[in-house]
Amino acid sequence: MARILITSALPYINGIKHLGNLVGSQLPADLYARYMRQRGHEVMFICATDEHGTPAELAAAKTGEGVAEYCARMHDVQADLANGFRLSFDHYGRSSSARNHAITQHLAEKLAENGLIHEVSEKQVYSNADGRFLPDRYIEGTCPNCGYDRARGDQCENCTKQLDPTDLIDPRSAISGSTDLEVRETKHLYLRQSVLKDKIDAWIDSQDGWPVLTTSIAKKWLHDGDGLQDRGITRDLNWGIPVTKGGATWPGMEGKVFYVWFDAPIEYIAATAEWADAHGKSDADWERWWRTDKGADDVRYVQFMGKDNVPFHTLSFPATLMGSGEPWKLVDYIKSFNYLNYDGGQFSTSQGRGVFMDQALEILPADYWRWWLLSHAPENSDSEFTWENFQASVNKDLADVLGNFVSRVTKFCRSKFGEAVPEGGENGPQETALIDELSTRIRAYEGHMEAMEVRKAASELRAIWVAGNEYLQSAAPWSTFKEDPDRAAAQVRLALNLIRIYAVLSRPFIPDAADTLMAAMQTGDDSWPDDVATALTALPAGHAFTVPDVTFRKIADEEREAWEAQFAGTRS
Ligand code: B3M
Ligand code: ZN
Repeated sequence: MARILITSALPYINGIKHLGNLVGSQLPADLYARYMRQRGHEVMFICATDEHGTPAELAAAKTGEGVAEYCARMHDVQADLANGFRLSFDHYGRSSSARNHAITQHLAEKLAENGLIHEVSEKQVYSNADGRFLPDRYIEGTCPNCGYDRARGDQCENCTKQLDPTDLIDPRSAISGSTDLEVRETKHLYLRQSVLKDKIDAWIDSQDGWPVLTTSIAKKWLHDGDGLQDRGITRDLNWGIPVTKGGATWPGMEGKVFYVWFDAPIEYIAATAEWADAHGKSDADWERWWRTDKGADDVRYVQFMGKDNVPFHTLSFPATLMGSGEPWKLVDYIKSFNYLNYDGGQFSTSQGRGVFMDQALEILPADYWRWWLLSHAPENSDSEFTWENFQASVNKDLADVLGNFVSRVTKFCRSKFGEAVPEGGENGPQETALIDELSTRIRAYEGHMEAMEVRKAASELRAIWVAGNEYLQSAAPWSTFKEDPDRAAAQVRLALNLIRIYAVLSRPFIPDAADTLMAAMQTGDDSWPDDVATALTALPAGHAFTVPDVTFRKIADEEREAWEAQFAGTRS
């Protein structure tokens, strides 16, 4: 049994996330967490809302709420949606928590003690119309790297380049749109990442089998141009974590807070402390996940995120932890994702384009979405959501293959043998062949799940469902029953047991359906099919079951067309 720490990138607080956000971090992280728990490992699965910085302030300004009030409300909204999608976080924290304040301030002090923070008097964009500095997202313009005309002051979402507001071409205020901007001097703290460059480079080289998407992005920022640059870690904002030293305001940092990207990853740690607090546990209970001097040396730490978040997780956050000189647990594996596009364009939060988490759940239950999103995860390249593809996958994979198998087997058994696993007969060559095929496929499925090869795992699972269907089709107990009822009984007994196995194997992808199937089979035996032949005897002759309601319904053409039209525009 291993101990596995899993974190998903923290969704920004500034609105409900779209399906592209979901499949880029939280959902695959949940798949992995569920699988690892099912295999008996001790899992700590952490997520939180990312509540600081300009996005939060801008969003609150729009609704007219105070920013703290806005964040508290939106945290609950996002937590409810996470629940709705069955994201099985051990804790869903808040980066504005007291724990994060304390740990962030502590780490900054350690970095300063180690000579890794220096004060820089820098030029910042000041908006005369708005009467304030415009850090990060308060300013927009054209990306100097790729020419994208809506790049933000902190990062270009098109090419992922990290930017400074002064890098933007044709800059304008995101608050007022004003171009009456000037550059003024202000003092900020910088993290001296350049000093840590070789250490980080060597650390990345020492990693085994990281996805190319992860390492290529990291290497680019380490080596392109002048190499890894120092990063400003404070901002001229009110909302955030105050910059302190020895419990008092850091001299010269009055009215400033830490940059959101400095404190957000630290919230992974803080949220684990929040978990301990919420469950009446001690510091030792969370520290054993995060401090290598307190038990975390045998933890495997895996992070999930979209590609735009990779630079912060491969460079800045490790720099923070390494630079502290304290024995913090560093990530062991970073699973990163490309983008999911929406129907010929991008999903976009700012433009309200695509399907958002709340809307998705209003249309169909979580499992439908989980299955489509995971089986089309943008792993090796960007992928695209289309309504047609969604309809086809749901109807084929879930309704025709899995749902149909369950319904045929249970209904046939009820009509010929009654609602209990039938007795008599035994396995023949056809059953042995099926057992062999399933054994091979289940081992392959395990391999893909362990390797976080999400699409491959989904397609293996689908193949496992298909194998059962094909067996049923060719064994044809409805014909066998006429000449040899005992043989039909053996076939049906196997098929009923297969339903339990399907529930167990499919649970990480479609947890609600798994519950439905287990309830219909009237069993709580969720043991993993290590040995398929044995697993096929878990429900013995005489074991009662019920015919479940439709496990998955089909999406009709008219529905698909209606949704296509409903989601064609943008939402405000
Ligand atoms: N909130 C960006 C995003 O939602 C950011 C991730 C933080 S992870 C520490 O894509
Ligand atoms: Zn760009």
